[in-house]
Amino acid sequence: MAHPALRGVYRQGATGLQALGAFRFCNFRLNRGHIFNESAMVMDMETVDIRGFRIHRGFLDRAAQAALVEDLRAVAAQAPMFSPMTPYGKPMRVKMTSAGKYGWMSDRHGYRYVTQHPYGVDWPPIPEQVLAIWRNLVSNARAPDCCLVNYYGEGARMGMHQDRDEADFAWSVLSVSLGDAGLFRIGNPTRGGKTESIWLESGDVVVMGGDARLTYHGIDKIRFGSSSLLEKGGRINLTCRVVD
Ligand code: MD3
Ligand code: FE
Repeated sequence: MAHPALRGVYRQGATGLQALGAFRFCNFRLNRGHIFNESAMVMDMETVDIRGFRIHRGFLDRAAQAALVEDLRAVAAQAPMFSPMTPYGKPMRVKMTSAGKYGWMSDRHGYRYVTQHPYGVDWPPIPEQVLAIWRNLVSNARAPDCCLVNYYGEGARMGMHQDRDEADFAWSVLSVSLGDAGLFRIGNPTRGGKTESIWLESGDVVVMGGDARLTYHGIDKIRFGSSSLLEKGGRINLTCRVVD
């Protein structure tokens, strides 16, 4: 039997997408109360490690998720969501805005961090609740410079990529999922190779640090309408980063 925290963890191998819990596929062994897999390790009922990504499932309860959505409405009121252009001239399907000292931008000049929203307004401050999660799971020493807010509507996805626009990769990246479930794919330090996928659900928080900081990752699809958190459906993902 797979550990409960491994529900929805998949690995893409030669035979395609298979649940890690399937007996024919797994070599779980018990070790000091932890369940090990080739690459997925369960820390406790709610925390699972995959390829250096620490996934805290259900870290935020429903009330905390709803309060966070309210904070993000205020962020989007000052700095409206927009569809960035890729440097190749195609609009991204994911809509974005940011909070903090920097916001992440993409246009025909490339990807970069900027101090103002494209409309010429400052990015709003990062909501206190988000900073509290950061202090809890990443660091008390400093706050993140950027909280990127991604919105995935029906059919939106994000291709496999690395996050490497930041100055210091020693700082972890924190991700918070809200709303509809998203299928998160985790690859390797270089493009290609075998990948593993996990459904991220509303309230899940992921910390990407150490060797995982430069791992390729993406969102293959969302399960539109799977959560009742956002009235109109869709998925919000927050990523907090130290930029410089
Ligand atoms: C791994 N966002 O904004 S969050 C992104 O769900 C991004 O919106 C996805 O990838 C989303 O760049 C995935 C998980 C994530 C975020 C940052 C990372 C994984 C990461 C940075 C380094 C390595
Ligand atoms: Fe990313």
